[in-house]
Amino acid sequence: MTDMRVLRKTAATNHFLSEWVAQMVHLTKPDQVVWCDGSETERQRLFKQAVAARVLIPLNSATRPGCYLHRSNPNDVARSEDLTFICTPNRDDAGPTNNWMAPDEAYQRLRGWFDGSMRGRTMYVVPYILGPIDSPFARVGIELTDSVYVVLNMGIMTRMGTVALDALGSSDDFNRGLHSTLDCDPQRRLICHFPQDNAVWSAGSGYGGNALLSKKCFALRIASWLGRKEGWLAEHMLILGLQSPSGETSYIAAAFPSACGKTNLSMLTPPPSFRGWRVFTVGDDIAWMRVGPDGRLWAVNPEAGYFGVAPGTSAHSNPNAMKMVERDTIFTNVAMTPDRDVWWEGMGVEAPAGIFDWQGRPWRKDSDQPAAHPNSRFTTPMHNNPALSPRVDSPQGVPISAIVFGGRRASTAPLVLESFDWAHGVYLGATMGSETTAAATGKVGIVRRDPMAMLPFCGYNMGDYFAHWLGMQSRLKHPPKVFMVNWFRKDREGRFLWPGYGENIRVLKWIVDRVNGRAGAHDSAVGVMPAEGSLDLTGIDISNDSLKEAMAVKPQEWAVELDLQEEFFTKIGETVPAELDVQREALRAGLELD
Ligand code: SAT
Ligand code: MN
Repeated sequence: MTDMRVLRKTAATNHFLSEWVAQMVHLTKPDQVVWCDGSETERQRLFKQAVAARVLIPLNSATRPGCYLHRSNPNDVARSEDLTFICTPNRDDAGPTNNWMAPDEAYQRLRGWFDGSMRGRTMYVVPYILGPIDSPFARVGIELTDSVYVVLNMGIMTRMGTVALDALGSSDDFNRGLHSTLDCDPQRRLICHFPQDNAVWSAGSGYGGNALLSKKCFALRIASWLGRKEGWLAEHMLILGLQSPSGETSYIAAAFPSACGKTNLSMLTPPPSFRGWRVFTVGDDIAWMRVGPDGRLWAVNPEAGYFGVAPGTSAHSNPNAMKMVERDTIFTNVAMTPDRDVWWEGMGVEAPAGIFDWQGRPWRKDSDQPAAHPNSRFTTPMHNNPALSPRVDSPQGVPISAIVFGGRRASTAPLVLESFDWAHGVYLGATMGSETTAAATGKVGIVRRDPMAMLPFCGYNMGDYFAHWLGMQSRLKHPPKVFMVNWFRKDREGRFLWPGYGENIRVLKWIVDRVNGRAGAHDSAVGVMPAEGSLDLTGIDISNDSLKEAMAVKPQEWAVELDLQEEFFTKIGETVPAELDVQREALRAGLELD
């Protein structure tokens, strides 16, 4: 059932779009083509169809109104990094940290798979805007997909529908995304990016970042490429506003690898001893940042919803998230209770009897398998978030006062430190390391280098990316201060030294105080550290020893760390700017390691 009205309008106004869609229809041969308009009627119709097709299970309409559960194929539960490729004509442009395939080869292989792949299926044309409507930051993407689950998620994650066609007008500047789940076989799964064509072709997966092409594919991999070309930054960062009791709000952008608590931090609820403080969410995953006419760095969240990790989300870790997933949310791979509510590990409530695990199998508390998949997710509209920033739709974005890089490190990295200057800040970001999480397929708990949390998301050569970051300094008359944090340091018994969650606001406050010249600090060999008493610890339950340990800079640990950093830079090769080696050797000298 092609919606002829929308089709006619688009064909009349944008022949680039209608021609491309016609070509892709010719290739994939769907039974029908549906142009999505983003309306409420359409949303309801698609939910109904998805339920009828058993793609979604409607949840209890009294306790979870407007909510659905999706169970993905068990072979398709996370991003597939080893099947994700950057397809640039020149291999060096992708660099050694990306999988690379020649564009001709990638197109040829995928064309073979896509040929007739939508026979018997519907092709949905999903137009969307990344960034606030009418914002100079905004970009249009069109995703063609045969997955109704993808369409419904895109409707939450982006500003989707006619609004995007209007924004596009007659321009050919849009991301061309082609997606087909095929038969969901890992042997026929590839996620290929063609930055020079502003295109993404994704086959064989229906999950998250593999299939919602607006997210990691366009808003990070392709956008980072565009950002380098055009002088801006597309980053794996949350954006939050921290409001003090006096009403002053400062904006922070912070990079953490997937599943390290970005969503929690972006909508943090302050502890009772921080009365009058508030955190407002601008974004929880991705930031697009440009230099404003005032020489400051300005940021928007390109997305309109959250694709957050469910396990561990509780009234303690993230009360705002618990509120926002009460309605209009699509859950993926969580457990279901007998009365069709949701449950996951770390939800803060006992698992009720008779629940079903993420694959729909009866599950008992003594099972050695989790009920919810560790990478199970909620997709929820940002307007559900009680802590949503009133400036989230602001076309100019928000001015960034501080950039924070955070890893998940059991040792070495202190709770917080400030960089000596911009170049040292870029170095801190470039050398970030983190223990791996469930968001990517692979082992949990092994430290891997994850520069700026962009290792899986940078669409070009990592060394060139570092150079682009260093080069931003000349464009920034008032650069944000740069910090590094680590909430995850452990003591010898393996217990976390810092309580984390809402208490992290103490570190954010110190950061903002530093920006405003209000907090004391002293230089250490690896960065600027809080002066004694400058971190607000009123009402927190932490011993002096634990705090000291959380802050400790241990030369023996750093000796190992600096060697590993050097090894990583050597792997990236000669594109790594010499400036970053200079930074490392200065640290080595400061630590008197040689
Ligand atoms: O890439 S996903 O959107 O599937 C989630 C993540 O890795 O952060
Ligand atoms: Mn992410």
